[in-house]
Amino acid sequence: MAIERTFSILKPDATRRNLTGKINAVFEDAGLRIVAQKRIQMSRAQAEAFYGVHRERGFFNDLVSFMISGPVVVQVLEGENAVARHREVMGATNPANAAEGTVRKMFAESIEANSVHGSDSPENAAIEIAYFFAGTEIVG
Ligand code: IDP
Ligand code: MG
Repeated sequence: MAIERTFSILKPDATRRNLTGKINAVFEDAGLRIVAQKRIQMSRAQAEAFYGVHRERGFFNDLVSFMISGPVVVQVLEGENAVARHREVMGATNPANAAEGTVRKMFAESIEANSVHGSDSPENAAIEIAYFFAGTEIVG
């Protein structure tokens, strides 16, 4: 299996509760390496564009408001099969369905405030990484 990169966000519910280190430890213990990371305040336009694929969903406006309700930590994670591995340790979107030991099971507050974002394919990972990081900011 090849070394891959994926895009990750620690969402405002996680930064608000000071969980950056605890969640990063889960990723690192899973064999994922944080090769880029920064704490940012997303603008509404940025959040709307990032979640553009969900524009028609009923929860879109609430989701955008939540994502700009506080700082987020955007990251690039690298490792074997990183996209799938990251999704595995994140757990199901709805924490009620998330497996024991996953980030969302341990930390998510709700289906919306579910602590983390992760790319769903290598193709989307490349698009999402380029949306937030210059190549020079990623140090593998
Ligand atoms: P994912 O984050 O597990 O990939 P997506 O379906 O891509 O899940 O949804 C993006 C984000 O939108 C979720 O992480 C969550 O924050 C929010 N979301 C998804 N479904 C719902 C819902 O039914 N109600 C409220 N928010 C939702
Ligand atoms: Mg998704």
